[in-house]
Amino acid sequence: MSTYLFPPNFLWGAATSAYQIEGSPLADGAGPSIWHTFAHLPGKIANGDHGDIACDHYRRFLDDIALMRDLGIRAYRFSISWSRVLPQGTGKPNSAGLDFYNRLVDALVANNIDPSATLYHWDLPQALEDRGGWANPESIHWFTEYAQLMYGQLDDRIKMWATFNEPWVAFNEGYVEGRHAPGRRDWKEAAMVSKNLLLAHAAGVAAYRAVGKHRVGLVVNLVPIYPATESAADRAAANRFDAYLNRQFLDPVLLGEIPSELPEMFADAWTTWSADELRTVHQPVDFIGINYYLRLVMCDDAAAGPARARIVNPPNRPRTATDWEIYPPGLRETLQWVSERYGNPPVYITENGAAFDDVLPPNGSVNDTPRVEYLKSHLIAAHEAIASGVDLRGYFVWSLLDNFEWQSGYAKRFGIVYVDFPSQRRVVKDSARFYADVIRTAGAALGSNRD
Ligand code: IFM
Repeated sequence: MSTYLFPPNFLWGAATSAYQIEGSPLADGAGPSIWHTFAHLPGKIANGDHGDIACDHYRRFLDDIALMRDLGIRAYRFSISWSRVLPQGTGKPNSAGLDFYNRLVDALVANNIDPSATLYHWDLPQALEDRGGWANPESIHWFTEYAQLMYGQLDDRIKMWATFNEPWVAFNEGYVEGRHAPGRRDWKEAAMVSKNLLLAHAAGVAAYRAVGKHRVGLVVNLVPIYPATESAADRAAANRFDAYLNRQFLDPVLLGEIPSELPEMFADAWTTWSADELRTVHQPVDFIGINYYLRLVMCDDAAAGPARARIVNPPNRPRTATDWEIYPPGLRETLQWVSERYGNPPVYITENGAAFDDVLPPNGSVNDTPRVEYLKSHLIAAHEAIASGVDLRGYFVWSLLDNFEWQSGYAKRFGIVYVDFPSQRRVVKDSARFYADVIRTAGAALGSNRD
């Protein structure tokens, strides 16, 4: 028997994003983002929810930082609202917006919590959307200007930057499925967006190399895809979807290659890449952030979208409130896959967690045993990955707070801290106490393995 001990400098964190928690999206000179616009369109978000108040973190951030300090959380991954600091997306910065992030970072540092900033977590300034958004190649320059502004403001205190959070979701949900802002369904535009997001990431990294003193990386959502049967057709379908979801953004960045399946899948909508563009995108990053939640099992289906792959939910498997299959071995396998395919880069689990239907009792704690079990099993899988040689440097739980879960609004609770939205009261859940124990014991609270 040996205890699940993590390396001494393993980074234990919690994650959030701007539009999901801040509220006050137009306060103090901020401009609207595409999510502000989208959430206010009728019928787009469950229950008519929007981010106008969210967790009111814009005004309560000091309390939220105190909460993290009390739980022993060592790192906080947040995102910056581009239109708060540059209301028009480019041009004149909004000093009140910059001041907010400066005060946030100062307070984190004062509480011994490492700030980790993500530049883009899906909330493009509406002013830039009005100029063509990510489909416009100018977006690469807009993003560079914004990145340079923020590096100049915060790099003296921020040691870990991410250019983009889950570019695949921005591309797929925003431009293929239309469930996220800006809500379009245009395959040709989506192909342009995919490419421009990659080029903007690269420009953001290059800008960092010129002025930054610490580390910059990319955060991707990865979902291991398993074939529904061993048939050649199902295996090919699973492989196509793997190229579409997992390799579309990682292969260009880490290998300088476009997955060969993509041009065929995009067909007429495909946008060609020059050798120069590929070289630009293929430049070293300091880490890869991996967001892991679920696996997918897929079968071949000629009618099911460009990847011709359809989800088959295996029966009798545990699922979360977002109907995602709970599959902890997939985390270990995903980490090992990244390590093997891309030469064992430094990686962080930048998001992992689950929504469950938590109930707030009249007094006392929120009993969220399913989330405790979810976190425990995934942390054990992370430990197994480290034991097998993966260069895993840290773990950020998603999320610190219940928050605005995009098209599901406030109905899906991912927090380790419950937010009673009408009163904005925070109530620590059992999962937060469990996570605090794991941090305090460097993993020993997870128990022992059977070796
Ligand atoms: O809430 C999201 C987050 O914004 C990005 N990753 C997945 C989370 C849960 O859906």
